[in-house]
Amino acid sequence: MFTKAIVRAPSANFASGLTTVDLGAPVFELALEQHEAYCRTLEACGLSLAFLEPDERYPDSTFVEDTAVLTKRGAVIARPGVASRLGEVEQIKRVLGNYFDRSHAIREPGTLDGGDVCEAGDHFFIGISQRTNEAGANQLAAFLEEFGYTSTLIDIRNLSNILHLKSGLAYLGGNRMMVIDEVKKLNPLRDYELIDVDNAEEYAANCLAVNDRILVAAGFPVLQQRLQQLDYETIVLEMSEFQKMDGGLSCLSLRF
Ligand code: CIR
Repeated sequence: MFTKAIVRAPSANFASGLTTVDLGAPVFELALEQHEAYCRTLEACGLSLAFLEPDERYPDSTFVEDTAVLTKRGAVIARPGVASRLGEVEQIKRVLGNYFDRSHAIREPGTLDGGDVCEAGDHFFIGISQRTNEAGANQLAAFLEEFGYTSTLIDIRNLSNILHLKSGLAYLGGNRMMVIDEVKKLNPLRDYELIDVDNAEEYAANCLAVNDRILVAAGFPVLQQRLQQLDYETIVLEMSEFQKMDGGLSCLSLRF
């Protein structure tokens, strides 16, 4: 069970962050509203929230998930794989000190974005991506091992569609993973029950299991129905403005 989450509202220059999609510029006020609804939803799921101040030096900093990997047994400060986001970790470091006795940090030459790390109980999948390099992934694997967890590295560099591992994969609990087609073929996932995401709905693969609910992005009816058929209680959230900046539901918080 999660009891807490760290969030950070988008800064006024959110639209000048990084993006690879061609969906137009996000509308700041709408992004704020969607972020607010996201926060209220996490609270409704039983989490108490810690809010970091928006920071215009880092227009991508609302995607707070990329700055750390949080586990029950300790925290690891990430080292984002693009220069424009490196400084985001300073603020997170200070806050994590209030909650975690044990913490490590990814060091140069390692890079690691939290969006590449998928927790599945006591096992973690770590994506090697355009953002997370092998050194960063190996450092994280060693820290996780010290905490008593196992991990598997998954190279996603030649997958065409996803920025981070969790752009195409979500752990639903138990033995279940939600996956896009390209990720489905990856060998390390062979022991899981894989729930398909249709090609037209790939963005929604980044859904978020929070305690006994699953948060899903609005506008993806096939996936939503599939989850309901599996008896999950879903909460649908508007994410249009974050989608424009390559961000999904998991990116907007660090749960622990
Ligand atoms: C970036 O390119 O870094 C941001 N615009 C989006 C980050 C999304 N984060 C995530 O998937 N964990």
